[in-house]
Amino acid sequence: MTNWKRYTITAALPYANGSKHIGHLAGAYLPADTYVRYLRAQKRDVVFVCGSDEHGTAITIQALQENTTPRAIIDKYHVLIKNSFEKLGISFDIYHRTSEPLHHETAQEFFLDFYNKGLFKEVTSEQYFDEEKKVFLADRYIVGTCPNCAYENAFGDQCEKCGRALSPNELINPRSTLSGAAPVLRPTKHWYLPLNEYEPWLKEWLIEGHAKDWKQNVYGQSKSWIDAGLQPRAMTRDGEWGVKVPVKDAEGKVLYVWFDAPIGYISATKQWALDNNKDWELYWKDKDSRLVHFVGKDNIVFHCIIFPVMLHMHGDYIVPDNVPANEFLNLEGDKMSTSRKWSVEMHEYLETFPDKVDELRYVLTSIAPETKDSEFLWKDYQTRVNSELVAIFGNLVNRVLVLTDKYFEGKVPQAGECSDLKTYVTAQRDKISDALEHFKFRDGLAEMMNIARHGNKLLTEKEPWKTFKTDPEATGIVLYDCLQIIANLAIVCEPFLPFTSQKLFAMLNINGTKLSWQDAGRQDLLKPGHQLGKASLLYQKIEDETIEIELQKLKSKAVVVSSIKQETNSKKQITKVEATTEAKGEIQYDDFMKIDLRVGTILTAEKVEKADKLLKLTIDLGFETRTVVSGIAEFFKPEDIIGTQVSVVANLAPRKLRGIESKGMILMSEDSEGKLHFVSPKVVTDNGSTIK
Ligand code: B3M
Ligand code: ZN
Repeated sequence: MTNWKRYTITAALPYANGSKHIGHLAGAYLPADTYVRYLRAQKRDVVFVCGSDEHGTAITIQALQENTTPRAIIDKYHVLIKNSFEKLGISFDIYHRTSEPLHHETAQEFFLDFYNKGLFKEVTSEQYFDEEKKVFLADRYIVGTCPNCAYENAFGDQCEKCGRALSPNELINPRSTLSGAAPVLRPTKHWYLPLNEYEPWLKEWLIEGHAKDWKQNVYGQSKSWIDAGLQPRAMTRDGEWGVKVPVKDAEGKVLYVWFDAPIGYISATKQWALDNNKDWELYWKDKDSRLVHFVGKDNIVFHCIIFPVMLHMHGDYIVPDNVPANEFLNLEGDKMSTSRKWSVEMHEYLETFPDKVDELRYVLTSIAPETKDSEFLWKDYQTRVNSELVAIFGNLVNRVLVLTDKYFEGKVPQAGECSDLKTYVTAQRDKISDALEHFKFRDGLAEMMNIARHGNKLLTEKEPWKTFKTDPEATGIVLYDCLQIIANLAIVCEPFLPFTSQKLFAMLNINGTKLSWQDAGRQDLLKPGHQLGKASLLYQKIEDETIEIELQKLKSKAVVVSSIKQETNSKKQITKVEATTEAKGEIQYDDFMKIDLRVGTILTAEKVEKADKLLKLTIDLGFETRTVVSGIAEFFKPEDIIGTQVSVVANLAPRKLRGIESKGMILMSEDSEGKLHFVSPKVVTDNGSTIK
């Protein structure tokens, strides 16, 4: 079914006991946001919910270990994570908290519904209790000797040495990781969800019903769980921190975190509905609403089996139509991990690159672990930004706007008679739609970039800067088409690159909110004569040095942690930042002031015949246009640099190079590999501006 009336989109509720890294972002939040933005662009009815998962044994134990309270921990990280998401453009309609009373009520209502219908199994069993810390111990917090391989520090749920799955009572000499004391067994009663009774339903709904439309990794994992046979699972825990079990005889018991957390999606929707005068029930109970959960692969079983069973048991609710879970994103050759400090945390990235959000979104979508684990490498990040975003997307926009400004005073020129742009862009739009409908974000992004490539090709073929003198109308036609391409890009790049889209609409001086996805494909988004806005640089090149610094940071962060993996991590091939070469001798202020340094824009560029290294450029210096011959041909293609702003030594005595008089010199920086880079102002600056 594709005619859904509305969409309920959820992204896994992050545990608020630590910051989250870019692997989490790539796994769930970014694809969810891209999908939601795409739906909104189509003016579909959608609610996008998320929030902090604030309960669970992990948080209780962490508080014990850090000598603080769960509340102090969650208050801190809730804010940190929420702010990071906002800055990354993740456009939740609400970012709720599972510590809110509304959530507690909602989770308790679910529990009571099952309880009153007699669906739970009540089981009393013996569980380990730490008498010193006065807590029941979750399996992970008990260590002892493995009965299989005699390793002395095996966990209560698994031996890390031989890999065997364990239960705590199999351990020889069990010890509490909290106090070191030997735990004692105590009887305790819990309420179990009889998952086994729902196997027939799961077979029909999931195994038969979603064999075709779910991602292979998700379907395969779920199916093997069901095939292996399901066991009743305890939905309550002993403890103080969490949602209280709302029945008599349940003193000192709370709901299992995986019982209450997914219900957090519902309570978040309720709060959003209250705030926005909506009916939350439509989003959870109407069969025409499409429920989609975005999660990482470690959450598959909870979203594909346990929560759907709960929704089904309740009876009134819809179940997820899809769970497009991603695999993991590794980092520089190793598993990403916040605790081992081998990670790029979202807030860290934002601190270093506050204005490079779309760059991160772009790279993470390009390498998204959609079908298998993938890898984030800083060098690859640099390459993708520089040779794709800067060289293809940014370059197209910059060249077209600069040329339109130059030749047509920043007004949209007249259209040509016939061009097949409409057909092409419409087809591209539909390819992107198709990819996004099937959660193939990488493919969608690639098709979006192909539109920008198409624009560049048009420019390269038609060379509007050459035709202007003889045939200005031809120049206008090419620029008209390219401007329409940019306007179309502003629409279709929005789900992926929302900040870029906003900038484009501002540069084009049109109101993007009036346009919808269906407008993409139009060849008249900008009318002839329409005055464009001010151009600004979309992306900046990322220098090698920047990348070296990030690699260094990662290395020094990881060194702090003592873990077995540390050795492997620090052996990573991370080169040191090279020391710069010796400084030159001192000069006087007056010496410096003799140089007339100006900002200029490259208007034309062509190779100098029989000179491999030289390019002949014309540069708009504001007060005049100059010819400059520059030895940069090895590093730049002429068509790629048109429109680039550069720094020029404007009062250098003219020199003849290969018979061409060169008036001035362009400033370049040379990196340790001898590559040249333009020294350009950070924001587009008037030509002729002095540099001091
Ligand atoms: N908090 C686990 C996680 O952050 C968990 C997700 C809950 S989604 C309802 O991986
Ligand atoms: Zn073992």
